[in-house]
Amino acid sequence: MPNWSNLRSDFPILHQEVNGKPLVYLDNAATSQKPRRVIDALVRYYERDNSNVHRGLHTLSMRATNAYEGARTRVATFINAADPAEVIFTRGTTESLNLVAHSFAKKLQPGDVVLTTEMEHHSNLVPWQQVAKATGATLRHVPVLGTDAEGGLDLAALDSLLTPQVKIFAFTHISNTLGTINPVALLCARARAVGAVTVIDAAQSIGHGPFDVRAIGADFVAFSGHKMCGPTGIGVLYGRRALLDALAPDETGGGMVVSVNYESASWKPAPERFEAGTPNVADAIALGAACDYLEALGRDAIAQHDGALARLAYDQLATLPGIRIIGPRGERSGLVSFAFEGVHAHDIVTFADEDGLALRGGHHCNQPLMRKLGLTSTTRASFYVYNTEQEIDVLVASLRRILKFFGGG
Ligand code: C6P
Repeated sequence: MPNWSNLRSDFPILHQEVNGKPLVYLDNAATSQKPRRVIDALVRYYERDNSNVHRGLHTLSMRATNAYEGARTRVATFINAADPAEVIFTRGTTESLNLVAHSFAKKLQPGDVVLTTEMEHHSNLVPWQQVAKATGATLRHVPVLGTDAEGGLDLAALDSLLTPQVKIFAFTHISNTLGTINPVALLCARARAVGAVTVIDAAQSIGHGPFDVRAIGADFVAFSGHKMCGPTGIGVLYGRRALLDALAPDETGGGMVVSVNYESASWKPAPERFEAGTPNVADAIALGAACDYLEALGRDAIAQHDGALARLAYDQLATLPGIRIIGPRGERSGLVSFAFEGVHAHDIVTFADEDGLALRGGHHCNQPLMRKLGLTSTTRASFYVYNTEQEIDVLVASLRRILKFFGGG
């Protein structure tokens, strides 16, 4: 087990005051902080190795290429992909989901169904809406159960929704708004039984616990580096090799072609086929360092730590007058989302900032779900490896102060 409180010294940003109070960073679902090891990997690359990749025969270019491809292999082991070529570097989850949606769009036709769920982030909803509009395919959603979505996905509804017409089943592993952990292996098995391709949005899960693409049986998986101790601007689309080889690229240009004449071009296999232009070399290398960091902590240990903090926060928040906590009451991921009648989430976040707290308030890119729950916004506290039980005390004390100010509590 890592020593969770010593580990805070790995994160330089945490050692500061905000508004005269120690920073309590509880906005990890939006983006995580970066350990020294990841920052050093970026600096080292720019100070020693910076060069373009796959193009040069000089020493720096070869070093950069080796480090970039080494990062691909590192990410492949992190998710237990069968082959590094199944790892495509993108800008993040959003770009990964768009890549697969737009590439698949060329294969869909009227009568086909794309299935998502009612708890999808806009990134795993809007691209599919666009694809459905462009192809005439139908978009359907697995419902969430309960007035506070506490019942998770309606798995019984899969019996009628997962028909042979479903070509793609796209779902999130962990809801960024509810903290629900979906049974991804089961969903993949159910989809496979009707011949549907699965697309997992792993933005909120990949850095928070074990993730084995082969054990889960996933076809495509999208995630972002910046939510897992890595830099912004880098993410991954994992795709099963056979599926990637059958997909047309969405973006074309240099680096992804075998041969070009004035009229036409032919494509390299994956991953190059999907990485047109100069890639984000430095951030890919630093993402590899983030994988090392998380693996050294232990993926199971991280899941236990974050889940325990979220359950503790849930229990303490539940004592606040007038609070409505959404999402599951038992097992949940490392976040808690809540609302108070008559106090807007933006006010809570602004007032909590006076106490050094970083929270997020809003619809969390989940507008349809919010509407379904009769909410416009929630306040969200989200935890990661460096957060402590004492920080939950600070959160609860701050909320008590804010509620008093607004005439509640
Ligand atoms: N959620 C949050 O505060 P990008 O922005 O591409 O790195 O990730 C998009 C995304 C996709 N799916 C899920 C489940 C997500 O949570 C996110 C990002 C942030 O909750 C920003 S809205």
